[in-house]
Amino acid sequence: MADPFYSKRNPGTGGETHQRPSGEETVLTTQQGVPVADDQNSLKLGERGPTLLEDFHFREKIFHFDHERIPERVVHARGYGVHGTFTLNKSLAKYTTAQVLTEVGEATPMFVRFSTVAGNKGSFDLARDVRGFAAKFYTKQGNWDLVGNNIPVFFIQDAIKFPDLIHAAKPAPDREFPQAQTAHDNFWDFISLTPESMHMIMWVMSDRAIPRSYRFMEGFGVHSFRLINAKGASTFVKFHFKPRLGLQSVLWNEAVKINGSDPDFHRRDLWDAIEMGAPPEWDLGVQLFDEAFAERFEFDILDPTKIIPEEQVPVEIIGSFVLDGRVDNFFAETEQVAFCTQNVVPGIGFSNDPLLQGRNFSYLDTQLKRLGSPNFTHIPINAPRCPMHNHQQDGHMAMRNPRGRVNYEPNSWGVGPKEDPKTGYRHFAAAENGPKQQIRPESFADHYSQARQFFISQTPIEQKHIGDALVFELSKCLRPDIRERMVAHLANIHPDLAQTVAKGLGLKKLPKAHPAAVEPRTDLPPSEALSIVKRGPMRFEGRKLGILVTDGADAAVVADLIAAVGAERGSYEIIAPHIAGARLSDGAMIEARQKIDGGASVLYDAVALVLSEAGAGMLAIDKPAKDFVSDAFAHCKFIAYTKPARLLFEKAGIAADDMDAGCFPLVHKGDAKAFLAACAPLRLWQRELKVDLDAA
Ligand code: HDE
Repeated sequence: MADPFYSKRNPGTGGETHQRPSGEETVLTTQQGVPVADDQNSLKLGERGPTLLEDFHFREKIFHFDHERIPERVVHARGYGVHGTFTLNKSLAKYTTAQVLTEVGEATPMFVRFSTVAGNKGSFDLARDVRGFAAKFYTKQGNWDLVGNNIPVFFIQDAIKFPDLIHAAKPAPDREFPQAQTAHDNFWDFISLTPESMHMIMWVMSDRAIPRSYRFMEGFGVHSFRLINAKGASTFVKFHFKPRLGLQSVLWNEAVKINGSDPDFHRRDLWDAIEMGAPPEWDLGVQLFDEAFAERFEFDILDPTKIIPEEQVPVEIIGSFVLDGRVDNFFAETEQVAFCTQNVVPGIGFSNDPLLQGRNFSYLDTQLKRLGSPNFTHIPINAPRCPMHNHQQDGHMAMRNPRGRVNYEPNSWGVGPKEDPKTGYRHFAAAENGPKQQIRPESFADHYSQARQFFISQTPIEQKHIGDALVFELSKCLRPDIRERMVAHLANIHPDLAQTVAKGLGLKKLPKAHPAAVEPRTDLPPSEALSIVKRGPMRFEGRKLGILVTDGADAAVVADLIAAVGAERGSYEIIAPHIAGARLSDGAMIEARQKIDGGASVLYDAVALVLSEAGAGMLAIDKPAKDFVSDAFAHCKFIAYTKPARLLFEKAGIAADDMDAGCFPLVHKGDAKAFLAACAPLRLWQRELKVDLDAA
């Protein structure tokens, strides 16, 4: 019988909540349950005398506080977790015995933790970084963890290089900076000496590494896994998560400013979406392929620095998940959740990808370090929600030792759990042989061809952003030889990119291409699926409009905008010179969510300036208001405005003849609706390309 506690959808914090409905009195107690009479003053000898050791409540309180911290994750320290539900709508019964992938309509509870990789727990959300996208499925056959990223490839091919990669990316050990960024010598030194990282570098320098929100990100299991069917036959599989809201990222200049305006931008976004009843959804897709495909594919399916283009093996959508349950307690759930790549269920197995094989050791090991006991599986967020019985016992913090006298098998008492050859986990019987050796396979040797394929699959604006990012990052490297070595790698990827970056770094001449282990291919075709812009949403759903208002602003225009954004299933925030809000033209007060200097335009997908004459005059001399407009314009955002706001444009440095199709006058009823419809592509990229052309 399943323990009813664990079968609840949200196991909560694992303890009695001490917050009773308001009005009900709760007496403060010690950990022993002893009621406390005074929680304001420690026990002292006399009125001004020393504190007495005898005060057990004081000592227990301080002692517990002193031990509140556990080691943060060595990577992916900053993260945000949410509950959800996965529902299967297409059975893979032909390929696997995993019920989570065969029982159509079955709802499986999940917990997902999003994260950045390099920054510490208190770093900011908009670092240029890979995002973790780790999912725990509480299936009827045990927990299945798919510990993925928002990028489908990785920096290295062998787990033995992981500590080096992470040491190089994290702050330098002597100075402990820079924090949460790769724009420094150590990182680019390691990368430029590690050609296998070049494909990943293209992704990390693309806008994928500065997502607008977790809600607009893809997720990837990265490695080739195996599905195993009832006959023991195996099919390879790569897992994909595709966001229903489409893909979207921010600009680098925007990311830098978001980190200052709201370092918690991504976690707040997810929390707000769930709280307002618009939880994000993803489709779960699979790329299925057999040994024959693996044999004829240009690259090795065990090499985690390679993708299988969707044009070659289409992604089949088999189900979807919604993330609609925020945690009750961050520490109990998000911090204590322990993902392990080794957590698979019958019907799902591993490939020989050397990165995956190494991960299968690392994750279990790291949880012991972090959570302090092999009993971390007893913590509600980690416990399976299906029946669970074995003879494992004791250890620190054991919460559920088996009952009775029998704790071994076989036994002649006729009790206790036993193995089951029919339903139990069976490893795929792969036939392996060969000498023991430390070797990198020849089939892993092509480091540039897919990097080039990624680059040529991008739209011009995305290619520009990759060039800009490389110039930015390498300009932070103090050693010129590291900069040049990187450009020599880029010469193997694409001549235009190498030229752009060389020019951006002010190199006198283009370095010779770095010697390549195998000749890079130039015949791989572009793949549509690799561009964010081509997979953009073309609608405002899930996006946020910032409406800047002043006293006397046209109430009808504000009402139209609010109605239009609601109709598009977007959200909005009112920004005003004062947090108390503004008195609109109809005499009614509208509440503000942000005061102008706290509500920078980088926090919104599009903005509207609904100003009165007097209001525009006042904001025209206000720096945050001018930044609001000039940033929105520079970040290619769509900007709606009422006539008096023209003054603010002008004072923000945007002359009348610079106003383009993305600047949208609100004159007639219905204009707000048309504005929201025009916002569908979210950014007017021509604006940025034009600025660059003018500057050249
Ligand atoms: Fe991880 N990784 N990783 N990683 N990883 C960890 O486990 C590791 C890799 C990923 O939200 C650690 O619990 C090695 C690839 C995510 O709790 C640690 C290697 C991918 C998370 C670890 C890799 C990932 C982690 C640190 C090279 C994408 C956060 C804390 C072989 C497919 C999970 C922890 C969460 C976390 C090791 C490479 C994704 C130390 C050795 C490739 C999403 O075990």
